[in-house]
Amino acid sequence: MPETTPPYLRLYRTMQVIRQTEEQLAKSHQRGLIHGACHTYVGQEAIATGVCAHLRPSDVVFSTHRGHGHALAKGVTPAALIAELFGRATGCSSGRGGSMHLFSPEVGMMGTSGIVGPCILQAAGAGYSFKLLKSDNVGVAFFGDGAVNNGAFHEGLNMASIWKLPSLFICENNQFATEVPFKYAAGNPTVASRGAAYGMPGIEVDGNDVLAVYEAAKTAIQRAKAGEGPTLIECLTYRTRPHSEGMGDFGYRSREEVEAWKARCPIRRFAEKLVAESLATVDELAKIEAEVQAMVVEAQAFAENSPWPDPSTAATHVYAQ
Ligand SMILES: Cc1ncc(C[n+]2csc(CCOP(=O)(O)OP(=O)(O)O)c2C)c(N)n1
Ligand SMILES: [Mg+2]
Repeated sequence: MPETTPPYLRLYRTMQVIRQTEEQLAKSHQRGLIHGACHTYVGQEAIATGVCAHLRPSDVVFSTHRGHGHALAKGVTPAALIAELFGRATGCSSGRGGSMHLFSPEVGMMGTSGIVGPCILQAAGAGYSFKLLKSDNVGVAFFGDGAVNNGAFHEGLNMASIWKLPSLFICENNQFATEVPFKYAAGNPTVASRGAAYGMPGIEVDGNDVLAVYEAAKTAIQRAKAGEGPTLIECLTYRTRPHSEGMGDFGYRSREEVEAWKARCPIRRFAEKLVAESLATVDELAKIEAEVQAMVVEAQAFAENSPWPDPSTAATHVYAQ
């Protein structure tokens, strides 16, 4: 196969890891095992998967409150993620952070955040560091449509543009900020077109098509590494679970709309394409699904059986040693 062929089975596997881990998390939330909020990424898996497939551990990702998919696609294991949400010492942040504070700098996962917007500035800052260090790494921000009317978006994109920083700005436009429709909240509801305001390419892609995301990210990374500066990519998508586990869902959107988007499931669509175009067999995909299922079962048991953090270490990591 030529080198430019997308890693089809790896993309499929990553999406399965995200989906199956989060379905397990949703069940765990109902059992009261999760401490703190749990915003799932179900329906949006193609975005983290398509972008992170290009990233090495030395490339860095800054994420949001909806960050499980970014962490998993960047290389955090389901076991370390689930244990973190359960508050256990074996979690990726030693059980201190929970869903919105997932840190794993060893794999370039620089953090999820409960504050909407700053990941954009952090990815610009990382790009600036990489430029000063003359490394060929890239800084990536994932953020929702709710972040683009925040001042951080304007400041981060403008600075990245004037200094031609190796940064990628990935907007996951799932059309709502909690319950507020983006069409209502935005004077210009096309995020991609805002790239022009900052002198950078603004690309709109189908965020439920992993190959479209993969190709757009590839071009953006080539551009960043060539010293040509940042790219804004708007991925159109939809979350098919409530904003946060345990919240009601049909006061602001209809069941019909959610069902219509479930039918556009990025994982099922990709599987159908792979089989139809003889890029993979049904058996190969089923084998991956079963392997991932076994891994998630094991991760769940690991997390449930993991110890709580030792109270005597409560102040560890609070001050520099
Ligand atoms: C600066 C800031 N303002 C408000 C909030 C409250 N808040 C939490 S999630 C959310 C919606 C974010 O929507 P979006 O960015 O589209 O992400 P999505 O939840 O759709 O993935 C808001 C307003 C916050 N966390 N941070
Ligand atoms: Mg949104």
